[in-house]
Amino acid sequence: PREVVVAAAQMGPVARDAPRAEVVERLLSLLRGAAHRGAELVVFPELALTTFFPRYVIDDDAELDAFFETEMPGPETKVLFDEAARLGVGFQLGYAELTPDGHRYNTAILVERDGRIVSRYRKVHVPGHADEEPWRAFQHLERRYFEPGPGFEVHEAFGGIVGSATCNDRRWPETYRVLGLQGVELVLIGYNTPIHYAPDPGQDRLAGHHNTLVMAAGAYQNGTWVVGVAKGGVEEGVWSLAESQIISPGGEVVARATTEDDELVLALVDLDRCWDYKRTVFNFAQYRLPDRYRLITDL
Ligand code: ING
Repeated sequence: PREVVVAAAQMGPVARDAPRAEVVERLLSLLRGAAHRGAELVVFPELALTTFFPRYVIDDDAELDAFFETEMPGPETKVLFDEAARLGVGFQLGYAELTPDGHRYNTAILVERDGRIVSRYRKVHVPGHADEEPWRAFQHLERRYFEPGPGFEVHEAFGGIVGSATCNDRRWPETYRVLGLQGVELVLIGYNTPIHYAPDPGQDRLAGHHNTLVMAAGAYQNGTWVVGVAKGGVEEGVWSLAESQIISPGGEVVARATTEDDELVLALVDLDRCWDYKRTVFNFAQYRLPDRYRLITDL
């Protein structure tokens, strides 16, 4: 069987003024701990290097740029790439990307066990708002700081077909289906999810339910493994969902975090299990009728 040991490397809060070196030290500790336990792939959260800064209105360009990376690996992150290659472990790292031509993305880089950069995914579904909304207890200004990426790709890595998504992407069935139509077997998703959803606080109590619901559905309906990795806990006063988890193609949660801190969640991922579903219930070629679904892409 095509088995790969995967570690969801959940993080607890990152302070607004946390130096990169301090955060990288936490990532190194998680990476080493995962390697020690046999992990071949370590998945870090969305925006893993910094606090979730879209909760703030940042008008000073220099202050904003300080949350972004202009190179990946860069001077402060190269140590992570070097250590992973030394340990023979691959990883996904979420970070804020500022491109040389001035574009800003909420990005996740995927690196293979030999250090090869497999892909650079840019978050498609950018939630929240672009202008300050003073009525909110805290802001969610991702639409102020990030542009949407071009789409969802799969890549051969870790013995299978791997795809990435980020946070809000996991709530949209299109994310999984676009990857599923490309044969994805393992979807890697980092997230920062405030429990309090200001536009409709009635949803707060369902934060954990919705988290598992959407990833389990996406996994089952596309015959793929899904790894969801949180930066959670109370970060600068905002309580964010932890509950990192690894979900099978059958939609079962096979492993999950039980703290809101830095925590490794490991599972033995058998990629062949995907085909139990891709060849049967969700045999797209046999059963799917795209000409009946035109509304999905036309509207
Ligand atoms: N965070 C949240 C997420 O989609 C959110 C935003 C929370 C949207 C709850 C809707 C409901 O998990 C990010 N970073 O997308």
